[in-house]
Amino acid sequence: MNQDTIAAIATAPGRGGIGIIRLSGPESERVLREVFRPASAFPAASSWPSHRMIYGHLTNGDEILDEGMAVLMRAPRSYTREDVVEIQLHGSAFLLEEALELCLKKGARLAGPGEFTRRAFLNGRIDLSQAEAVMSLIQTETDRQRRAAVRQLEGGASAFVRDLSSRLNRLQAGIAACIDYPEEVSEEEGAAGLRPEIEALIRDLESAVDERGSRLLYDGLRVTLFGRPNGGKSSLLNRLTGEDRAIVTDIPGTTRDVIRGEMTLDGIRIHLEDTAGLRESDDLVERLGVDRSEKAIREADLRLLVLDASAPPSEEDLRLAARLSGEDAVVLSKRDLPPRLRPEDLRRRMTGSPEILTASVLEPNGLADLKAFLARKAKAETGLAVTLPRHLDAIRRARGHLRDALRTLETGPLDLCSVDLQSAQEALCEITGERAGEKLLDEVFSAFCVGK
Ligand SMILES: Nc1nc2c(ncn2[C@@H]2O[C@H](COP(=O)(O)OP(=O)(O)O)[C@@H](O)[C@H]2O)c(=O)[nH]1
Ligand SMILES: [Mg+2]
Repeated sequence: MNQDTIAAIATAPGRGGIGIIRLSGPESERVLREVFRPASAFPAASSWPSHRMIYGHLTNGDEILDEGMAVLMRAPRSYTREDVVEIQLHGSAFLLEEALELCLKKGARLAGPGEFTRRAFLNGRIDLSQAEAVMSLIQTETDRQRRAAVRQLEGGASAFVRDLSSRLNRLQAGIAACIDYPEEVSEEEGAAGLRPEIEALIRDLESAVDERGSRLLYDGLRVTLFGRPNGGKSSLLNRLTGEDRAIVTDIPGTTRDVIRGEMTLDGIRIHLEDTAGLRESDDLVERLGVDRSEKAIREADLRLLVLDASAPPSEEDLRLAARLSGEDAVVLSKRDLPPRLRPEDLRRRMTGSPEILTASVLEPNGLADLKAFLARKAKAETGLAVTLPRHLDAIRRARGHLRDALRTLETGPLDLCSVDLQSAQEALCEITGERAGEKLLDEVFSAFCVGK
């Protein structure tokens, strides 16, 4: 248990209806008593009730600083398993700084980033993956991120690690038995039994690692709209994001720079990029814009070639279409106008087989097909056990050690295989933070905000 008492402002900086000061540690109650005066005395004057909101005043002894509510949560029934105090005040940044200053004067120390959660971890209330889930929840921006974080907070990753760990333990015990009682189980028999078990472990690790799903979850999907000038790209960006970001005119070459917008589909963030129309130009600014477009097109997860369906396709359009992969799509825009380019005509003249969609920004449901397409592309595996990059890295290393173990089974003595299994075990334990060193903890918690 920590001997000192930490304090921090737990709410976001800035102005809010309410702001919260939080304390944790053995001196929390004393500090509370010195800075907060309950409006009515407790039945037994000496005991401050636990887990009960108390109305009263924040005071520096001479003067009332604010009116608010305070709660004491006695150890171990608290977030950190220490005595925790939360004082709710009015949410002025100035007032909260003053209240915090007062608590520090009474002997509390300013908390570091994530120090409350770090104490919850050190005191065994949560494991490291759950501590990280708290941070993920604070940073959550979409429904799907929230679900992944809650799953992790409820122990999803922990259960996964526990299951694999106990299977590894059993294998280790089997090896030890072979080595200690060679007359009962020969090394060959032992090795033959191990192989399928290790292969099953590798399979389970692989199915837990969904790189694409994880990247979609945290980074979202990057989609670039490209094509000749005047195809309707900027209009699509504006309609999809619901904002008037890009300038739309009937003058070709209006968009010069890459313009970005965001939308959320099925809980996945989609980063849309509208690019300068691709064409030869004498205009320096437009040429630079085209260079940037080329870069955006190369780096995108998904490309949408926007072609004006009210005009026949040019050779240039067909050349651009040839750059699309099976993941990408052609969007035939302005389908509200008399068509001069139909999907089937285009299909006949195209080499690859990207999807062909039609759209209009003037029709009420003109973007439904495009949205359905994007939603399909944004679909990730759900129910992932492991999503955080740090965890994925640990799993990859564990998998590497298990592959080493399979190789060792072919050539070396069983106790060498045991060393590989041990290394796999250690990599997995980094996820839950068992035997985690200060360095790892500093790394994880430095990303937290102060006050959590
Ligand atoms: N009728 C019709 N006109 C459109 C549609 N989308 C864009 N336009 C018009 O086409 C012209 C070029 O649009 P813009 O979005 O600037 O194309 P960009 O150069 O590809 O970005 C503008 O005059 C738009 O109003 C559409 O769905 N239907
Ligand atoms: Mg444009």
